[in-house]
Amino acid sequence: MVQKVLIANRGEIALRVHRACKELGLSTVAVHSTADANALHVRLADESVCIGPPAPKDSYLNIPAIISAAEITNADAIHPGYGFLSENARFADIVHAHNIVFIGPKAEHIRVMGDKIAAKAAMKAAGVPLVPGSDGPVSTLEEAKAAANEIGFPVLVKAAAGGGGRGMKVAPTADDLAEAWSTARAESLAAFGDDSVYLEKYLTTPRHIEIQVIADSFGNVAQLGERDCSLQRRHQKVLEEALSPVLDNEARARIGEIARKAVADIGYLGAGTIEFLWENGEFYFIEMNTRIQVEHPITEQVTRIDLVREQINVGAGAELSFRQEDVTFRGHAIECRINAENPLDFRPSPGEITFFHAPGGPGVRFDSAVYSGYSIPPYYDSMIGKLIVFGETRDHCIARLRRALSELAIAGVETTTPLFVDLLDEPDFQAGDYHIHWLENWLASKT
Ligand code: MV4
Repeated sequence: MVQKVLIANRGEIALRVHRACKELGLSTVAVHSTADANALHVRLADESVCIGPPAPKDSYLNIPAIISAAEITNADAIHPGYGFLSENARFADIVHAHNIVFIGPKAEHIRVMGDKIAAKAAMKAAGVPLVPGSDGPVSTLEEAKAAANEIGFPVLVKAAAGGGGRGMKVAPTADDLAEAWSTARAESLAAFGDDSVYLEKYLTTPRHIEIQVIADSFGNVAQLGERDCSLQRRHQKVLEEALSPVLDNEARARIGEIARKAVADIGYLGAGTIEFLWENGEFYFIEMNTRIQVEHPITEQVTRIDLVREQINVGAGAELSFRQEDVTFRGHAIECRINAENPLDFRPSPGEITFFHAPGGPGVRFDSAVYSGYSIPPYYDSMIGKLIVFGETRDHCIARLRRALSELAIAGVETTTPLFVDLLDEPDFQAGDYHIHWLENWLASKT
């Protein structure tokens, strides 16, 4: 029985997990760096432990310090949030070895999905459509040439240990392959200590569409529809929508069932996301994320299911509280990531928030851990909060979002709010007509 949950994270997700725990009658332990002593999750948690200095490697990534904090507070579960240790299979193993519940997938699934080649093999075996590619590592330039000629140019060289766009190189033609192959390998070795790479057909203007899944330990698996996360800048998501404006119910049901069956096939546990590229009406698996994601609230808004509550329950050994046939979609939800950054050049703008007012009213949710007088530390990501808006239709949602953005007041630091005000007026955005490169093209055209 889980009674006390240690939250191994910071910021809005630490608060989000704390809230779900309290609603489940669980007590909470916050761990924090010296830079986060005044954080909201620390003040609200039942107990707190300082685990080290500001640098993440010394605190939020410091496994011995976090395990010690769990031991001295008698926490019987650890929720890793997103980022930090959330997709670290060794951490999940160590947590288990201390007889503490890891609120997340089994270590074996974190490990498999962390290796993008192994992930593709597992998904292929489970009947998921893949981007055409080498279906394994290419260890020599000769192998790369043979695979590329089979696939057809343009091809993309990707790091097996990658994700987030690092160690990824496009070869538009055969003449570009040798250089793309060697730079991808070198980058991958430098970034991940692993030079395994594989090849894929390069899709030029796809959308990024991801399916939310959740599974319990009794064989119940549900898919909660998709999120369209195509609006990104430098591999950072900027605005996400649920459901996608481009899928019809037939395509939605088809890819949802493929995702659900795959998750059931591999015996997955907990919350996860299966990422696809979508082009010309076809889905191509690229990666699976084995964590709760930043953008999970838009799925919560359209399904009315509390994903973090379910995630904690299934992690603690309980059954999902609902079945696939109970899942229905209502309306439309959009999330805007409000960052402490200059809205033109995206330079971080840490410092004191001298005044803060969150928008409210019907259909508006602001997931954040800031308050008036809070200082955003310079050591972590620059997200201030997530504005999540629900509407009965996409147009209604956009109108509400415009209204909510006008209510949001943050003084003392620069924020990305003005960017969203402009974006909502773009005809392509209003039409839902965009792909993974649209936002960067639009930003470049504005300056
Ligand atoms: C691709 C692709 C085009 N073709 N794979 C970028 C990060 C990693 N998660 C996968 N990524 C991509 N993989 C093939 N075969 C284009 C990208 C990509 C991208 C994907 C999703 C959202 C934004 C993106 C921005 C640039 C490139």
